[in-house]
Amino acid sequence: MKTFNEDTIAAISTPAGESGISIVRLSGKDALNIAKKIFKPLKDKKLEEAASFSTHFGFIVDPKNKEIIDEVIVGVMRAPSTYTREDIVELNCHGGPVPVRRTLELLLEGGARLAEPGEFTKRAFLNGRIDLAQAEAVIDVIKARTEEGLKAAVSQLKGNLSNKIKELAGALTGACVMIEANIEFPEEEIETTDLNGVKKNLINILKEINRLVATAESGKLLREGVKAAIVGRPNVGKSSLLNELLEEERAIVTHIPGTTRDIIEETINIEGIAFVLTDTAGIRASNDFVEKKGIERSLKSLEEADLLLVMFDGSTGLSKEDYEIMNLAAGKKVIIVVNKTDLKQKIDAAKTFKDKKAVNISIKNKTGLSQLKKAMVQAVREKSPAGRENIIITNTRHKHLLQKAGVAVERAIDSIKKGMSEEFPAVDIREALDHIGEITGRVSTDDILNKIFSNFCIGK
Ligand SMILES: Nc1nc2c(ncn2[C@@H]2O[C@H](COP(=O)(O)OP(=O)(O)OP(=O)(O)O)[C@@H](O)[C@H]2O)c(=O)[nH]1
Ligand SMILES: [Mg+2]
Repeated sequence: MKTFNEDTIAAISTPAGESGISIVRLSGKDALNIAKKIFKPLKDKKLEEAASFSTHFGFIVDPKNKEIIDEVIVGVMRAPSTYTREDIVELNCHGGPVPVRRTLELLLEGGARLAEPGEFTKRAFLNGRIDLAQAEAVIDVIKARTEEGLKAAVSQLKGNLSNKIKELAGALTGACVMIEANIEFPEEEIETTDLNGVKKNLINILKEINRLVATAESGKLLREGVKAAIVGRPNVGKSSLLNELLEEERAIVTHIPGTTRDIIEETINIEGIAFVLTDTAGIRASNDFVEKKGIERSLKSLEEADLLLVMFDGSTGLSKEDYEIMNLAAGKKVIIVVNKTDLKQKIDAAKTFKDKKAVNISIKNKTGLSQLKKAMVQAVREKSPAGRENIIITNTRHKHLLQKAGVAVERAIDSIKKGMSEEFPAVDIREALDHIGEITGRVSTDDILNKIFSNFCIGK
């Protein structure tokens, strides 16, 4: 089988430090030959004759002085049914830094080259086992911190996004063929209804592209976590809420307004979604120097948040400050949290802010908290018109390319509407195809590949 790489690469594929085992990995056409130079099997079996997916017990021996470095199990996987589609040898060493480093050094002396970050996965891509979107999913699987993030990454790794992209590319190619036939055989007089048909198809393609782009917002949140800031005037119970959600006395709670000064940030997992919660200083006009600094930080946190939990004290009625905070929150995703419902109530926030989601809670009596959590999850999920295939765009690169493709398709539709010469929509559709092709790597440059794979760890 033709592969793009002449050299054989080696790397330590497990994290540094002490562990039960550590894996040194080799990939390339000389993997078996290089491993053979330093591996002495217990039984006199030849490594180069080993069957694919077989394991072999023995020793790593320094060929220069016959010193035994480690006792190992060696796994042999033969091309093309491997991660990289090349021959792969995995040396399972004891997980100490010294045997692993020595083993790697011997492999390098034996003719292997140290792998670059992500180079094993890059080879899987270059050798055609996976496309670029799937390669990018590998790193998302590794870096996933929540179940939902993992689910999205695994779906992409399985090729669900790639299939969708191929479907779109197929439809665009179809439209292009129709238009170009018109250019090449004008005398055949393809009827205007045909161009109308192409226009309709393009409108559907554009809808689908826009729907995918719309999933990117929640996709980013799934991948990176939702920044949720608890904001409100002093003493409404913000720190109490943080502690309650964390199930830990993390922040200081007192009856004195202006207790919290610094931002406290903690991550919680609700239904598989990571929420990065910040407890902030109560927002009010203050002359206290330190408190003012704290409030500045609250405002910054408010601005940067994906989701705001705007808290009110139900027992005191809405003050001027409460309204000011609602103004600051304008344009943001907001959940109104009315606290202290165990006391006599003076406000009905749900009525006052009709268009906003409101939840009544009492931290003291522990009521309303599950409704609040549900509302937080919904606030993220409702942004996710993921469609029946449940494809979510989690990668900003993909989002930008889809947006560019959308603009080009829009231009093509416009040209047809205006009855412009067929060359114009044809060029636009080709441009859209190029953008879409970059997602799966059908169209790619070294620059793009280097940027993507440099985010990986060495050995993957
Ligand atoms: N009755 C009642 N009191 C509550 C409730 N939640 C919090 N409190 C009390 O309200 C006071 C203020 O609580 P905190 O959590 O410190 O309020 P905060 O919003 O963080 O206040 P600052 O840090 O000053 O901005 C404390 O005395 C809490 O015990 C509740 O549900 N019911
Ligand atoms: Mg506080």
